[in-house]
Amino acid sequence: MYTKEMLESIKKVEATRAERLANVRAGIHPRRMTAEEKEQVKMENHPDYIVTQFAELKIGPNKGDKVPLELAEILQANSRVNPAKIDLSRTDYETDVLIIGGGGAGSAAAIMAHENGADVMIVTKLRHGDANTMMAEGGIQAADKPNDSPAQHYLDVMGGGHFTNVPELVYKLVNDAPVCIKWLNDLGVMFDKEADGTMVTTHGGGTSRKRMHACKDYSGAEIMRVLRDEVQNRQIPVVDFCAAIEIIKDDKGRASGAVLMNMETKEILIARAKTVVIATGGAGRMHYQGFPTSNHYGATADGLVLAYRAGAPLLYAHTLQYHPTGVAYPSQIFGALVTEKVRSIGAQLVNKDGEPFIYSLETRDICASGVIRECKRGGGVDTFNGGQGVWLDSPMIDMLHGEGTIEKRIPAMMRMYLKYGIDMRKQPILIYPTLHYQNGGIKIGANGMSDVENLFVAGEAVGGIHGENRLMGNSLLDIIVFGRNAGVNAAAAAKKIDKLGKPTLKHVKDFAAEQKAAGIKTDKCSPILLPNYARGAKPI
Ligand code: MEZ
Repeated sequence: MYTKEMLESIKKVEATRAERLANVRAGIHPRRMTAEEKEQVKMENHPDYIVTQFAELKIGPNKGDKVPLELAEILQANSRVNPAKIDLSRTDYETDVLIIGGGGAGSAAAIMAHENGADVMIVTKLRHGDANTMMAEGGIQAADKPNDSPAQHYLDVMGGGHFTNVPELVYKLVNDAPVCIKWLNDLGVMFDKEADGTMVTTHGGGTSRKRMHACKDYSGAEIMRVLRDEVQNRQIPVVDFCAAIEIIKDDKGRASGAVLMNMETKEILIARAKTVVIATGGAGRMHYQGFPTSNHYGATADGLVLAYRAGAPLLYAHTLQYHPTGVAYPSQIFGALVTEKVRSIGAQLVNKDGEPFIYSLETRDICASGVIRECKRGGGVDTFNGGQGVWLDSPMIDMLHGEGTIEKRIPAMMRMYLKYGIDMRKQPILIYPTLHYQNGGIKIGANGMSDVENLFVAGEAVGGIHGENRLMGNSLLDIIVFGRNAGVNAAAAAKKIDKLGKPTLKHVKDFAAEQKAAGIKTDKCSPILLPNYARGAKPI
């Protein structure tokens, strides 16, 4: 249900719609920005450029680098354990490959480690599948059509990341993509297909070819469903509600297990392993700069904390992705994702007067900056909380592609709004950027290993693949490509180890000493594991 003021503004959107539709039908879109204009809108509006929101790290492998204030606080916080009090002689779990995280990347890694003959187990702080993968909507990219190629995909990824991406990781991402789509399809993912079995593909922001494969607008949930089934079919052990709170190393400095905490009883457990894969996902629940988020409840940057304390450097931890279209209204779903697919299939961004102010499929950093600028300029519509939003003119979709398109292509989106009395087939929807993705993360090589021997990383916890800005659909892709890759290589590395070395938490002790020497005084413990929304409540 919209307010009176919103309904007045909708009338203006409707008044400009016929002309905008005619333009789109004639192939005329709002002008794309020049490189200089993009740089300017980003520098002046993107949250990554607000210098007061960043702090310099005083300790650890990235000492001297600037990261968001909230991340600096947890990277330099205290361990949840006193290493002197942890009994490393006990072994609660023993395996070849320990996977930390039960989302898409962790599950893909587990399947491939198992396929390659390793004993493998997953530990996850919530339940298997409670992860950002599940929340992904719009699709997964792969250059598998005759008019496309991995080389073309490579150029798009590099361009989207403003050429800051790590080339060898992008090379792997795009070259493995077609095989990964086939793998998922063969496992049973129900991709959208034409009657003859051809995959339906669409554009996303910054793509030069239609290569977005989707399962309506619940692509991630469908992929997670199938990966979880496959983990279960293979009888890979999964320990739910069990968080990793420190990496254990051996006397040679190699990762060789993790200190775990039972989330319900708080009991400390020890898992020993020949190799470890961090697949803990993103950080939206850190609510950087007070932004709402599209992320799963468990996205609290845990992997970055574990790896950092173990001595693994991060890459691009200063860059976050604010998805241009988060829900600005109604309040009950504030910050939830409005998939980019809504724009891919024809909805335009317009201001309170119904004027288009940006090409709707600019890359995400540019598009989000454009929305923020438009609101600052006075083109936004007031929302419930003193905030603002601009319109995403969703009725254009059915008008361009025929009645029933919204229901068929983005049914989850349609149902989400219907619950609050808004029919996006008939009325536009109000959006504003929402914290969606951590572009940066733990630095890895092409084999998926961090700078700590035998500590592998996959999924959103990795930094460098997408440079300083990721394109739509390359996250579901990277969790599969680099999840599988980490699984294969972690299994191979595990085979080279006959016997586990002597376990140690000396790195945790050393980190605490570094913290003290740098004069850092904090009562904060990390990883924080869960956000705490209760007023005055203590962290778990
Ligand atoms: O890759 C993503 O982040 C994605 C597909 C999101 C979306 O808009 O649906």
